[in-house]
Order: sequence, then structure tokens, then C-alpha cells
Amino acid sequence: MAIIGHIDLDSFFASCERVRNHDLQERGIVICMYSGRGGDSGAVSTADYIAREYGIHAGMSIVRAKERALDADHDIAFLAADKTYYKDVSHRIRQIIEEHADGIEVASIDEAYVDLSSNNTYEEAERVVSRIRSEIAEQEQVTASAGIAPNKLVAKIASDHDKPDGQTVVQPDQVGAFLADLPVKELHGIGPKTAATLNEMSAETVKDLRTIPVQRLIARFGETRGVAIHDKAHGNGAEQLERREKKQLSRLRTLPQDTRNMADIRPVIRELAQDVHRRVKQREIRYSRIAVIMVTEDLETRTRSRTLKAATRSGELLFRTAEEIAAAFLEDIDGNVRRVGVRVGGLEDDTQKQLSEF
Ligand code: TTP
Ligand code: MG
Repeated sequence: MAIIGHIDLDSFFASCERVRNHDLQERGIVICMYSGRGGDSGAVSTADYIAREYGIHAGMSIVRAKERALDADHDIAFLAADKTYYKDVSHRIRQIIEEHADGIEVASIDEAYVDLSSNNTYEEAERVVSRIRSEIAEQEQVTASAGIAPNKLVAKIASDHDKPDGQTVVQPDQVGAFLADLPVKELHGIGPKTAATLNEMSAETVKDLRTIPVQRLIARFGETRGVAIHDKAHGNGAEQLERREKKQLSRLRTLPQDTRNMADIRPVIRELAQDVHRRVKQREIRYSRIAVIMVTEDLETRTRSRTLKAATRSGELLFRTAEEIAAAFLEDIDGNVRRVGVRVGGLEDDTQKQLSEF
């Protein structure tokens, strides 16, 4: 059975600005997309959770937001959006997520679905998501909220349930109750126009919507859309992510303590190699490049790789090679190592299984 996670970063653009500007620690933040027509012409891109308390939100005109800020008890900073910077942060966060999940579907600059189905229980899936969120917070100082549910539709709604910095689990038998009292517009894919029509049909909440026979929805919205709305009301959504194959697979781990002793690092490399190898087997692929990643105590990330003569799916070769790379790599690193990682690249389908064994 599928277990899907949805991870959405909290007031993303504003959070990014707070990370790089210490003057903003205590202030509210509004990120603006200026129209280029001069003055304050333009719209609010996002507001942080302080500014939201004063009714400032995405989509509002900057002029209006500034009016509200005047009446606020907080000092609120207005900043122009810097998309290039947010994309960099987003990209790094995506890599953190990829290290933990079997599959990822990036839905926007600040949200991604993750496939957690290889976990046996919701408890295990929850632990994986907690770890992803704490690594994002630790490495990028940005908080994320998450939903864990049987499909994408419910996971997305669940990630919004306890924002900011929250995590909500909706197990299959809880889906009905979880959705029941939500306004219909909260169902992803039901826009304001459809919601208004449904309200006219006296469906305010999802629970109301469930009482409308599918035939009536089809008569009103057409076959495809009518069925889709009916499905959403019952919490039925996609259980599979859109497949975007990863070009490499990696696992990283923070060492129990900073060290440059190979005897401490070797067992971690072995575990990481086993983890990566497990996923290589699951995906029925072969790899032709092996890399070791080392994050030093001053948080610099360095990578060293080796290309094999032929693609393989051997786990033993992966461990041995990663170990060799790591030992040589340590010679070139000053000071201690904080995190290590193992990565495979040059991935291809394992169509010639027998030949590739060695
Ligand atoms: P959202 O995830 O919708 O919003 P958010 O991350 O700011 O806040 P939340 O904590 O509720 O998730 O959007 C992600 C980013 O996309 C947001 O930081 C800024 C940008 N964005 C716009 O530029 N315009 C918009 O209208 C919206 C909604 C978002
Ligand atoms: Mg967000």
C-alpha cells in the first residue's frame, strides 16, 4: 500500500531572507514582486508568519500590505524577491530530501511529494519525514511542514494542517474524518469557480459534497470532471508520483562525532553503501560511478569520485571502492569530518543482469 509524503517549506521566500540577514530575526518579512511600473506597484509574493498576523498575505497589493504594516505592532520589512537565491536554497533542500526518499516529485520551488511506500508502517514513514525536516532545518535554517497519507491529494492537504513546522499523519482509515469538515475549496484542484458552483449546489464542506450523487456532478461538470470531484470528496488521489528518474542515488549521514579516523568512518561507509545498494537492487539498475562525499567540520562539502570500467550492480564492489576512495580522500582533508556520504551515478537499466554481476 502506498504511503506518500508532501513536504512544503514554511513562508519560503521570507524564510530564505531571514537566513541571510540577521537584522530580520525579530522583524516581520514581506517579499514583494514589483511590477516594474515604479513605486510600490506590484504584489506580495509571500508574508512570513509575523506579517500574516496583521492580515498580510500572498497576492495582496504591496500598497495594501504597507497600509496594514503601518497599523502593526511589529516592525515589518519589505524586500524585493530574489528568485535566483531562493532557487539555490530550493535545490539544496531537494538534495537533502532525495537522500532519504525512494522517489521524489518536485511540485514547485518549495514543495515536493516523496514516496515512502517502502516503509512498512506509518510510524516508520513518520520517522523518515521527521529526519528530512530536521536536516533541512539544521542545514538551511528553514522550517518545513509535512503531510503523510495514502495518496498525494490527502498528503498535500495534511501538510497544510499544522503549519508552520508541523507534521500531520492521516492513515487510510482516518481519511474520511480528516476531510469531512474542510471547505470544498481546500480539495486541491477545486478552484474558486468550481467551489462557488458547489456552494450553490449546497455543498460547503467535503462532507456535504459526498452527499451529492456522482450523476449530478457529471450532469453539472461533465463526465471527467464530475468523477474527479466525486473522487476527491472521498479522499481518493494518486498513489504514484510522476516518475522523474534520478540520475544518481546517495545517502549521507552525520557521524556520531567529528573525526578523521578511518576506523570510525569505515563502518558508516559500509552502512551507507548497503543502503545505496539496496536501492540499486530495488530499482533494477546498474551504476558506473562511485563517489564519496565528505562534509568537514567547517561545513564545507567535498566530493571525490571514481568511474568504473563497466556498469555493475555489485554491493561488495561499491563498499570496497567507497572505502578506498574515503581513505585516500582523508589524506587531502584538513581537520575532522562531520558527515560522510556514498553516491552512485552513471545509472542505467539492469537489462543484462547476468553479465553485470562482475
Ligand atoms: P507557498 O508554499 O504557497 O507559500 P509559503 O511557502 O510562502 O508559505 P506557507 O508557509 O503557507 O507554505 O508558496 C511558496 C513560495 O512561492 C512563496 O514563499 C512565494 C512564492 N509565491 C509567490 O510568489 N506568489 C504567490 O502567490 C504564492 C502563493 C507563492
Ligand atoms: Mg510553502
